[in-house]
Amino acid sequence: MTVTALLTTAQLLLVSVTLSHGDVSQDSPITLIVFNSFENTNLTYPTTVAYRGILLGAMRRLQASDHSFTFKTREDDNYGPFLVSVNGLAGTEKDRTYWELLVQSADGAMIWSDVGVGCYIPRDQERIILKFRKY
Ligand code: B12
Ligand SMILES: *[C@@H]1O[C@H](CO)[C@@H](O)[C@H](O)[C@H]1NC(C)=O
Repeated sequence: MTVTALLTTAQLLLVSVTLSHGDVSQDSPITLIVFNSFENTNLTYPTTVAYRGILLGAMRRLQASDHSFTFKTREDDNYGPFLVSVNGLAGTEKDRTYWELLVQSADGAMIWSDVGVGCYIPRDQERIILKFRKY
């Protein structure tokens, strides 16, 4: 009787942990697109992001596995990592250029991310567009 009661409590605990944390999950496929708006060229990199992982993590994984993709960030005191350069091309204050962060969801809708690469959590099948442009 006591054993049964204990088991039931343990099972209930397990169920509640699973509900709050989600199941043990697979990495989500995403696509990173490096878009140079001046030359109108795109490079496409299929990659993955950890379950509820940040975009910066997916970019680090990609950089480690595919040496044709490189990037650099600068730490900002308030907002975290600022994406300075991609594939050796850096935004500058002099030219007023930067890498803009855009996101296209699986249904095609395009949004402007209101957070940087260290805060953005990509969803399954999203296309993340890093767009080199002027401000
Ligand atoms: C101007 C500005 C920019 C300019 C900065 C360049 C420049 N020399 O002016 C540009 C156009 C480059 C820019 C880009 C982005 N920005 Co901006 N930007 C601002 C804005 C309007 C003013 C910042 C400022 O001048 N402060 C005054 C100076 C004296 O203080 P400062 O600390 O030196 O400012 C620096 C930082 O703010 C930094 N910075 C600006 N934006 C961002 C974004 C991130 C993620 C980081 C880490 C740093 C950073 O650049 C400033 C100049 O060096 C703020 C909103 C606000 N009213 O504060 C948003 C703001 C900081 N930006 C924001 C965002 C989201 C972005 C982008 C991610 C947008 C996008 N989807 O691409 C990109 C960054 C992408 C990347 N490469 O990492 C958000 C940050 C929120 C967050 N928690 O992440 C803010 C708060 C606006 C908002 N709508 O919420 N931005
Ligand atoms: C590159 O990608 C962007 C964003 O998806 C798109 O607007 C643009 O037309 C593309 N350019 C080329 C040459 O494919």
